[in-house]
Amino acid sequence: MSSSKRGAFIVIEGLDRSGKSTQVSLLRDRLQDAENAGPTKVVMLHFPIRTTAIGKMIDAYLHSESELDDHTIHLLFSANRWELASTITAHLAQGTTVLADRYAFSGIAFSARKGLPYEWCRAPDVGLPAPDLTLFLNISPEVAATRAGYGLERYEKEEVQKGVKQVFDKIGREMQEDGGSEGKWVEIDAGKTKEEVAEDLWKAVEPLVNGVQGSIGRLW
Ligand code: T5A
Ligand code: NA
Repeated sequence: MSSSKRGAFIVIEGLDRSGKSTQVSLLRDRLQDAENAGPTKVVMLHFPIRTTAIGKMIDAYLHSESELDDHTIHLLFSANRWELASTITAHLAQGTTVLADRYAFSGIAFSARKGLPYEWCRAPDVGLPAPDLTLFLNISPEVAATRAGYGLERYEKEEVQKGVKQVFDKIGREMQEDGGSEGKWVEIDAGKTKEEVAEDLWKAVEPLVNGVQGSIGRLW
């Protein structure tokens, strides 16, 4: 990697059970093996990061072991990203590719679905490192519901996922229209086989394998 380049920040978003974690792992392996470029340094982050003090509160909430006001849990999810913001920036500056499983877009989608104002939902994430590329795994809530493990957590209900998808679609439209500081938004059909989805993701990611030019953007 030439010294003028930094690592790429790539986010995978999607509904619950759309295959995000599966694909982030496959992508990590493929980036590490990328033949022409030589091995790429990669770190994976799965938001929410459940091991921090804030992450433990989020985990209890998601398992319905605690109740929190909608505003409070929204701010905790955002704070959980801020806990990692300087780590993300440092990795990128060192030329490491950062792969995140969910990010601020999930934060907005799940909270706006509950009726919190869209602009209010965006506000606490203003200033976070912006991804260079967000890959949205698009799947119908009906198909997602047939996948293993569905229904174990708070939001894994079909009517919730439908509302969440509507907000994701709005975010995607806005990002495709403005193409600004928050990077590119690319939709991937996640209803295909794991191998097919991995292939489609790779096509979008490959141009970023050797790093990207320019400074790290900020949301929004
Ligand atoms: N949340 C999160 C907020 O409300 N605000 C926020 O700010 C953030 C960051 C937990 C919850 O938190 C909410 C959103 C969530 O409700 P999470 O830890 O990411 O977020 O949990 P989930 O989204 O529920 O993650 P899952 O692990 O359930 O789903 P994934 O990662 O999308 O799916 P994955 O890869 O684990 O696959 C699920 C199953 O499907 C199979 C897999 O083998 C697995 O069994 N599978 C496929 N089957 C058929 N075809 C394919 N192409 C498949 N790909 C995977
Ligand atoms: Na996951």
